Amino acid sequence: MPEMLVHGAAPYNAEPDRARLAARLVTDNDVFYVRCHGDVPALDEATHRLRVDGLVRSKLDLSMHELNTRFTQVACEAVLQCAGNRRADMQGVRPTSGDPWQVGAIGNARWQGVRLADVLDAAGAAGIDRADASLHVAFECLDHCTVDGERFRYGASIGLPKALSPDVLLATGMNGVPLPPEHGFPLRLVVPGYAGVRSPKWLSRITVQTTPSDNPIQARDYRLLPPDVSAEAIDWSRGFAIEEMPVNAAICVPAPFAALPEGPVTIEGWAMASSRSIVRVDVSADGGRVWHQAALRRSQDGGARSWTLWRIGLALGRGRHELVVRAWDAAGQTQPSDVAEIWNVKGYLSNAWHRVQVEVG
Ligand SMILES: Nc1nc2c(c(=O)[nH]1)N[C@H]1C(S)=C(S)[C@@H](COP(=O)(O)O)O[C@H]1N2
Ligand SMILES: [Mo]
Repeated sequence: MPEMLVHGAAPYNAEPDRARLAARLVTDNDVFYVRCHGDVPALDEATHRLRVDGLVRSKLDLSMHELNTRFTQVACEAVLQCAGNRRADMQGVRPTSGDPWQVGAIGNARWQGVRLADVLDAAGAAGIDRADASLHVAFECLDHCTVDGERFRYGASIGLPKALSPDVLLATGMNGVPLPPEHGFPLRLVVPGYAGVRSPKWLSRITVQTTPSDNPIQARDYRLLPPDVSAEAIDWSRGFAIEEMPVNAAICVPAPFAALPEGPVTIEGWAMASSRSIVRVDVSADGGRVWHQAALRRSQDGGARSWTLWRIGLALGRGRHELVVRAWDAAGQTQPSDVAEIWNVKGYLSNAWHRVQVEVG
């Protein structure tokens, strides 16, 4: 795989070179970050089945062919981002658990598949008419993970109202080709706006139930803990399950500590907000004293589900500069200035102003 920064070979975890990431509105499959908790199972599309059970009127047991022919094929462009994206910045404050993701545990793809809502509808999920907010839709997968010495198959859940959103896809395709093995072939969920952890890959079972999934991924991991919780004694009940992601932005070009010639410099990167549009991106070349507004670029059919790429040219004099970016969403929300304010022991939701030091001349 070209141009990837590999955090681990088994399980495979890798993010693209940041310049490649900012270059295209739709991220190519070969540079789309991969986050795996276990193996990449080798699955056969011809024999793979999706079961739907729990609080439904009629259980389903579907082949991939049945899934693809019984339900309307749809496509949707959406960003997928790991809750641990930009964790490396947070580890600069104090150590956290987890891989030191830089700015690349994010990508924007065009997903193809069928709506989860249509499949739940066909099963006659309980409470489906009133989108019963007390019900959960749990997912089971075919990869084996090991977390804190415990071995289990990956699983997670989302609330029924979110599951019924027309954006939520049972995806079989990614950017016009079948899902690559490491991205969940032959079937994964894509939940736009939510942290990547809620988009299970290698999906085999969907259960409508009264409680969230009891899988360790849902019950213990991926919770935002208060700053006084330390690695020695994690009380998971003090954290909340991460779903929507906060406003975030990163500089992809130039790279940290780049040596640049004097004159105009192009600065570019990505910005995203979970369910709202990015309306403004501010860039500073002096650590955040003076701000300039970047030009924004977004796919027409992406809406608030996809990211916004931004670019600005600034003339920089000789010497050292601290480049900074911060984005604003349509509700006027922006990012914290200092990553120390949001430190947490798992290193999640690292969305402070992104700072890059460069040397000119
Ligand atoms: N079955 C399964 N699904 C999974 C994971 C996993 O390890 N196993 N990782 C999750 C996490 S934490 C993220 S961020 C996304 C990453 O998706 P990608 O590897 O296609 O980029 O998948 C999610 N779905
Ligand atoms: Mo993730």
